[in-house]
Amino acid sequence: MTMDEEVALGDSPRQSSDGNSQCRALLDEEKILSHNEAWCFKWWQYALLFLISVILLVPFAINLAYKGPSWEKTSHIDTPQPVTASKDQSESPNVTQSTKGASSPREDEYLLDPAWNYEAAPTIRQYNWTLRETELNPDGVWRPMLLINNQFPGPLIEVNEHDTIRVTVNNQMTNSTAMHWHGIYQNGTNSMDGTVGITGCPIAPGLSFTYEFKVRGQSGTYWYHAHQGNQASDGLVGPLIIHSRNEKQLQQLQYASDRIIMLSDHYHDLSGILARKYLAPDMENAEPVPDGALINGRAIRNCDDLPHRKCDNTTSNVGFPAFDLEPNRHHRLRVINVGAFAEFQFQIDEHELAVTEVDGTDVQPINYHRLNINPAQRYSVVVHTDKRERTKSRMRARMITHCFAEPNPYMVDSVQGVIQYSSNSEAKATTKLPDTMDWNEAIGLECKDLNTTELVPVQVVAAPTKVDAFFYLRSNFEIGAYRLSRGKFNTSSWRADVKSPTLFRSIDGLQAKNASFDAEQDKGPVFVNNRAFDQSAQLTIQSSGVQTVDILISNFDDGLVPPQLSQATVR
Ligand SMILES: [Cu+2]
Repeated sequence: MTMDEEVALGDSPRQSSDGNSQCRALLDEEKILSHNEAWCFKWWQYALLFLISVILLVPFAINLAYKGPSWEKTSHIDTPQPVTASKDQSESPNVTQSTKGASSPREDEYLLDPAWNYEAAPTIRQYNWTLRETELNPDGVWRPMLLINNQFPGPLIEVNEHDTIRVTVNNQMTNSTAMHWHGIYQNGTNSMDGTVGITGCPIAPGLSFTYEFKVRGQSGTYWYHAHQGNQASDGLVGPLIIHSRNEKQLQQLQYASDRIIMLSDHYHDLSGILARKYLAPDMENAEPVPDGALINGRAIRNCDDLPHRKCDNTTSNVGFPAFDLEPNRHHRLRVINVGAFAEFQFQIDEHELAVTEVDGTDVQPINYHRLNINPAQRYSVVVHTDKRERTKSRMRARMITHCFAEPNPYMVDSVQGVIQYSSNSEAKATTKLPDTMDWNEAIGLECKDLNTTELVPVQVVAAPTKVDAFFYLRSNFEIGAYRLSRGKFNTSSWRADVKSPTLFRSIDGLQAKNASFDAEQDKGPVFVNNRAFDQSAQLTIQSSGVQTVDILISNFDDGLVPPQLSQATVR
């Protein structure tokens, strides 16, 4: 079972005197609040607010106020809308406008620019996104999807460490939304984290919101995804790459090309429909089983196998994704699992994968034949195109189906692609697979994470030796009233309050000197705040100032629990 645990850390430089009313304003659609109006917080002068909200999000929670959208059919996905200059941009002289996605075909966009300037002075990287509902056939089967600038997966965000990322999100969808920047520390910009009900409000339909944050103290491979309901599984995902000035030194193997490979499980139905079934009575934690899988938003299905679906596998976006790699060189592939549920085993036939980065930490290279990757994880691997007897090899991404609760007769459990030795830099879809050798080892059947204990960071950063607080969390699923199965941490099952996010409520309470938010000295510097928050729905750990916290999670579920510590590094 996938659980999503968010921990919001840090202080906010601009804190609201009335965060709750800000939320209501956004939700009531009274007016389009500018970025500054919506988030103009007063400086909290007493102490750094250090707030930890430990959350349990049921992975297929019902979309907020889900309404049936009216879908607009499109037959193409490769034409992102032109990026328009924003007011913010015209006022700021050192803004770098991203036009790459607008001017390049989609296939090129996930190939990183070899002429990238790692030494560039810190700048603002501006992106303008319009979110729309569209019908699309990533593997041939038409389904309603949510797209950013008419593109799936979403546009690449590529920046240097110390740059400022500024993304204006215009929500032209039926439902509210929010965008979360997975793994970004947000130190000092907590309210830009995009976690609905925790650090902010959703963006109501028809409104825009500008996320702006500086990237400090981290580099490597990250991604973004919608953080409202399960909209990420409907298409709102994309890569976020941060270059360190020392990238060439941190990466121990030098490479000729650098590209992104996004793996995702794929459902032929909207997440809102699946969530309703999943959360119904008597569904004992039987997660929706994917219908297939995609690499960079592509796959190809035999339409004859799916007579009950509207299917066309002849459009240009459908096919086995193919990647051109120059022969006799090393190539970096940044593999990201942007899916909702399935763990993948990833491989390239006859080519070893040297892992050189794990979730933003550069590591000493270790070779693997197959790479296990769970949702939200990122691994960089370097492959050597040194085979003399052939010029094409199969890429395989297999979902580990033993983790699935029930059979799905329409499921194809893997997606395949092609690595072709060629000096072109283009990638395209193909309908033919080369006949190359699979590895001899048995396919992994257990839902087990890659054993990362043998991976050694290039820059070793020791964990803090002194711990300020310790919390034990027991995670499992319990069947309660009305035979509803719900995920829990201890006795708590998270219910996001979209009109009163945890962060806003805490800031308001602290500013008003509300006794419910006072640090309780007898409980130590970090404590469960059970006075201001209802523990059955919002298990919230509060702290004054920056603290080191140990969290021990015992998983009593039969599936994996990849906890997500948002805005924090786990050591
Ligand atoms: Cu995330």
